[in-house]
Amino acid sequence: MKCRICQENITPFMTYGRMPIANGFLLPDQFENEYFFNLTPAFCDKCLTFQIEEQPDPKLMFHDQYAFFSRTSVHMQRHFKAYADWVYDNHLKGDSPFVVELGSNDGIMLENFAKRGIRHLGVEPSANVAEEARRHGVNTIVRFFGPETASEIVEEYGQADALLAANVMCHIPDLNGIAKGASALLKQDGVLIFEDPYLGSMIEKTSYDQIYDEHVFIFSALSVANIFGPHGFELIDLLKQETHGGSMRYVLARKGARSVSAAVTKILADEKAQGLHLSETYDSFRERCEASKARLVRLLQDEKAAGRRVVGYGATSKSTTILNYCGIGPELVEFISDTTPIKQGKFTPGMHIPVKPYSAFAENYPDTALLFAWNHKAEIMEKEKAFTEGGGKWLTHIGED
Ligand code: DWN
Repeated sequence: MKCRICQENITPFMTYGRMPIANGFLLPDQFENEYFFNLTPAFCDKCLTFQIEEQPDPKLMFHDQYAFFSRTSVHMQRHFKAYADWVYDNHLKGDSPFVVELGSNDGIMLENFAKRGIRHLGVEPSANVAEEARRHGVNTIVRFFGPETASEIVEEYGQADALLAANVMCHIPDLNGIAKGASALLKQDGVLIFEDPYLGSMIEKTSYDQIYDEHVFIFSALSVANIFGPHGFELIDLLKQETHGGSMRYVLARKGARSVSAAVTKILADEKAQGLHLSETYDSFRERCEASKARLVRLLQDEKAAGRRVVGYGATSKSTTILNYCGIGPELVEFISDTTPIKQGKFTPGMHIPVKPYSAFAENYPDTALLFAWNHKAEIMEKEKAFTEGGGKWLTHIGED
């Protein structure tokens, strides 16, 4: 395959096998026609970008039945308020600033600008979540972002002071198009700020479930510098985040337009010390994924042999990779509890485990909960004290139990 960024020939370093659409929760009459593709990650040793080889058509993933609503987590609501406040305090200057967010989902971040009366626009391809954003007073258009959308926005609203994204950039295969769009949209001293799950954390924790159809890239600062550099941008700041099991906030500006923080030099050096620029790092990651799979299957089989009930907690997109890679179905995990109404009553992609409302967990505790929403662990542990104190056991695939 060719690297999506620099066109170098690259080869996947492993396969997770046949995968369905990660958020494609479905009903039994849809099982027969379920879509599958091969999930194979690759590392480009020229531009240092971690990516998946094949990505399904975006229309199969982002549509008017998109199953993920950012608002389901109280901690994430707090996080996005803090993110918006930080942008406001550090990067919005002058009169009547204008902020654009790409992949604005249900408006969880932009509503914080809306409440301050700041000019803003969300660009969101999934109509159902965009509708929810409008209900929260967030000005939103249903569109994929790119150079064309950027020109339309400039024509209607003028250039922007900040282009923001959260857990979106890593979903977009044509980042060169995004960079061109950002260049057209932003004022001369405008900033491009985004956060995504961080490659350094994924490698450190062997949290391979970050890899699924929607996440076409898992970024490092090294790769972000190489992706946006050729379009005239440079990294001016980097901030590590706790969210989604370890994320990074990348701040970019046109070269020379803003001063560069010391964090940039420090984190780039840390990434080299971790070996994120070396293909051997991904070979040992593959070995750890295989060990993680063997461990999880063995633990679940032991639970079953001991006659203990295991229920999944949080039907995350990430769980689709774990379940399908490890071959875990309803014979090992009775059901998965999830608070998102659109997922409830459906079955998980590929392995077809029933998804039930939270009450199914709370009203009949299992012996063991397999925590698929491990990135929300702090929030969930607080909420589930009764289960834990009553002897309930927690498991995760990343060996944090
Ligand atoms: O990048 C992406 C991230 C930000 O969000 C997307 N591609 C899709 C999505 O990924 P995910 O589905 O892995 O995200 P979460 O936030 O780990 O999903 C949590 C799931 O768990 C939701 O379906 C809601 C559910 N949940 C629950 O049932 N009880 C969550 C919490 C906090 C709870 O207490």
